[in-house]
Amino acid sequence: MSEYDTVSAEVEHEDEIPEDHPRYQDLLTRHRIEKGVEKGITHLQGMHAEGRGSAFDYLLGEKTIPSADAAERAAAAHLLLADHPVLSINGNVAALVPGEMVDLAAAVDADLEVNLFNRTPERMQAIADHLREHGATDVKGLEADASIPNLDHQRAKVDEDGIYAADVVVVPLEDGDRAEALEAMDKTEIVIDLNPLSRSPQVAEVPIVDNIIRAVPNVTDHALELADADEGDLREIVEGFDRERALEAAEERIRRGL
Ligand code: PTJ
Repeated sequence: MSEYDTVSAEVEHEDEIPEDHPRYQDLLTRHRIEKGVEKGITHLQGMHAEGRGSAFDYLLGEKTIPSADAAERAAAAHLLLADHPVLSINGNVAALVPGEMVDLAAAVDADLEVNLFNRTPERMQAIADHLREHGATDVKGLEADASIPNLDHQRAKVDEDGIYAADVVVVPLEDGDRAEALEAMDKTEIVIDLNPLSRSPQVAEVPIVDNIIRAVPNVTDHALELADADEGDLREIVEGFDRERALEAAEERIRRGL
């Protein structure tokens, strides 16, 4: 029996997961999702979503590949250029990277908006409270006084002065049709999803194929580094990013390990 066999679901706090465990990131991610379900933040379906992501991350080698880093830099440039950027938060995102999303919002002056597929008043409130516990001051999404056209489910409900008015939206961890509907509203979308074939990255201007627990802090680091860059330099980064190549590179890595 190896020492790692003692790492079980009985872990109460994530600090108990040994950082030198060969599957550390996966154990950490699973632990945060379990806690999210216990707290009423994450929907049970979020565990399935996590399982899907985990399989892709395994094949990616559980690290940020160069094309994902380029996407994360392009995302930072888009967010810094935006007039009104919004970061969309669902139950998995809130469980996995609450403080990291708050930090990114602060770095690029973005709004945070809760947007759920399985929307209930209780979950909306629990997620907003959870974000506030992690430092958020203003959390949007609870008003739901506007609607994304041509979207026939709960994710259509948005705030008029939030996602509805945004020019750049970060859409993480949802394989669905909202990304396409937002694109039809002429918004620039940055999607974070470990599956390059998922619907959302397929339509995103910037598809980030990386685990959200690595991606968000890296976008923030790029944004902090680019904070004093002039508009021309930011536009050059945005224009130099090739979304098709990024998707192909991720798929190659997953299918062939290249
Ligand atoms: O919180 P709600 O009510 O809005 O519900 C959210 C669900 C679970 C319904 C939503 O996330 C969902 O639609 O899940 P899907 O369809 O399984 O899509 C999730 C996508 O995120 C999949 O393509 C996964 O590969 C990907 N994914 C899962 N975990 C991660 C991830 N991508 C990046 N980092 C992860 N940790």
